[in-house]
Amino acid sequence: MRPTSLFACAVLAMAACQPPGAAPSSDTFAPQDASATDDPGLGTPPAIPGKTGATGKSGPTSSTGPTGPTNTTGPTGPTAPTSTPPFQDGSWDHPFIIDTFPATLTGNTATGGFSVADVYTPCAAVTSEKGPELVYTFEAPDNGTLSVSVDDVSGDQIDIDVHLLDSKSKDACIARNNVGFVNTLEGGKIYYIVADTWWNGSKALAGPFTLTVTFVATAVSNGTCPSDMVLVNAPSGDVCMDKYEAPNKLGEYPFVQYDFNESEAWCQARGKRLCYDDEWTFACAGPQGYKYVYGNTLDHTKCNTGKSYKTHNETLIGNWPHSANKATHENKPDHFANAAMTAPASVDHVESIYQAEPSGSRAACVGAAGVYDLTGSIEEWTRRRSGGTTNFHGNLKGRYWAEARTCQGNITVHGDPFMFYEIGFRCCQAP
Ligand SMILES: [Ca+2]
Ligand SMILES: [Ca+2]
Repeated sequence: MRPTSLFACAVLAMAACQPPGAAPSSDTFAPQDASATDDPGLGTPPAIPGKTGATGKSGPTSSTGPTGPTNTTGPTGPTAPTSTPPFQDGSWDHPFIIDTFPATLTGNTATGGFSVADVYTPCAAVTSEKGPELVYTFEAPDNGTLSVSVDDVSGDQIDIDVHLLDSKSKDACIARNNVGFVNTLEGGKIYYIVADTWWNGSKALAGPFTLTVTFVATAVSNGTCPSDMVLVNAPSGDVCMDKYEAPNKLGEYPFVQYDFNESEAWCQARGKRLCYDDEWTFACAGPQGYKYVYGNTLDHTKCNTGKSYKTHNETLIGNWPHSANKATHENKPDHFANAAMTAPASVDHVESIYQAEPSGSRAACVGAAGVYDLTGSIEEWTRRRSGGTTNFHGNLKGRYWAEARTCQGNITVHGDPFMFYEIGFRCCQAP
């Protein structure tokens, strides 16, 4: 978190740093101030003088400010300036400062607003906010996400809209809404939130309001991955890779029959993507460049490879409905059951020749980075780093249970809509 020293409020002056709510209005200008015998409890009055602007047009009355007397009484004048906070009244010149998050800001545009802005562009060029507004400002503590909501009670004849500006201008609007908004912020930058009163065509629906403002810093990548993924320091860059073939669950059987695009969609539904072929190769070969995850000598006991081939029927396999290859399936039984609703014979056939084992069954079938079942088990869709060609974006890696191919092997002859009884995938994402 960046320090917020820019707007740090001295403890002494917290009252002045607090958004209005109990914002003093005219009653704070009561005459007794002038005759005050002692200042202690009135430590904050220094802010009051500036409050003169709060009443806008009624400036004259505030100019009668009883401020002079109290200030001059202080023989210790010299010390005062060091703890005097920026004057804040919610005007454009003196916005209220938000220095901590979350913040609950209460205000009342009927009694303490300023009518300067009426339209905010480019957010809402045709919505009139002709009523009075209150302005808040803050420095974004970090890169992150700001959420602002305003209490909006239907039918109460009060309508306060909220606006986010990235500079102090009604033409610098980057977000607005009648009940709230969420927007990403740039750390260290100054922003403005304006609570403005909607004009319904004949009158301003001014009144009290409460803003709830929260800020959540963007998680900073520290090279770590979710618990079901591992970090692979691929030459093309660090990447998080699923430990297991999709659905990436220890003990679950891997999917098959998903085509390239369906595989990508499944990953994307989880905030991930298909792994690139070079990432997959590195996860398998490791820094030593092995042919297999366990070394250079083929050993069918280590991974699920070398099983007897079972005759497949391409027609039955092709009858499998693509519509069953949903991004929502969490496991193979769900996936197969979905397909069986329209193509039971196809599912029966695929099931009869399926020889994958539950993910993670082979303890030795793991690469240096900790990714399991790369070579063998099911063959895996990856995305070609080269980009591929129209309808050919995939590179099938690792072959399957009835063969053994090296980490470096590539199969690029199959197009994106190709699905097969021994082809699945795994997902990757940025750390
Ligand atoms: Ca306004
Ligand atoms: Ca595999």
